[in-house]
Amino acid sequence: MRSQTIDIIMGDITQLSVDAIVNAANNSLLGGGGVDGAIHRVAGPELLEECRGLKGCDTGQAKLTSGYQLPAKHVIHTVGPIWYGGEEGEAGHLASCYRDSLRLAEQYQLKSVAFPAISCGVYGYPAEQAAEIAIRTVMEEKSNDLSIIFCLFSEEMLSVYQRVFKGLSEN
Ligand code: AR6
Repeated sequence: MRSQTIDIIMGDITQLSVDAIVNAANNSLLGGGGVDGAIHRVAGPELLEECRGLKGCDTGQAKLTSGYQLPAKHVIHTVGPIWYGGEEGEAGHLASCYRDSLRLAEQYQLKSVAFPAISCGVYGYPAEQAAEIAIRTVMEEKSNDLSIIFCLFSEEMLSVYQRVFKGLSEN
């Protein structure tokens, strides 16, 4: 059994050939903008078809589908919290997105999973705080034999993740 690895990269998550990419979706699971829109565009209409059958998803939970035309084999759809200032359980919900996605990765025996910065776009979660929850949560889960990739979409977000990762690794 190999221990988990964590890589932090900049790129378009829809282009990654991994076992699963994680989608920052909404409660309907019927598509939207941001990374959700990009994933549906590349995956094609069959993804929306399968999502319709899932009957939505609660905030902090995750559901798995096939990847269709994506290079990734699967998509794990999770619903991050909308940022309301931090007093509405946002941190707990965000951590739960990462934990539930990793639970599915284990259940389906996936070897590689790529996460975007869940809730950091339209949902307004402060980047530094979200990165800390993302990295801390996957470190705590200690998933065996899993390659975890944080795929960030801007230089700015990349450097936030790199800084937070360095801080957490030193402790
Ligand atoms: N690859 C990697 N990261 C990306 C990509 C991409 N192709 N495109 C955007 N990002 P967001 P949220 C980054 O808004 O905040 C949707 O409408 C983006 O720069 O996609 O969780 C859903 O349907 C940001 O850092 O997701 C929901 O309604 C991060 O992905 C709502 O948005 C997340 O931004 C979810 O909002």
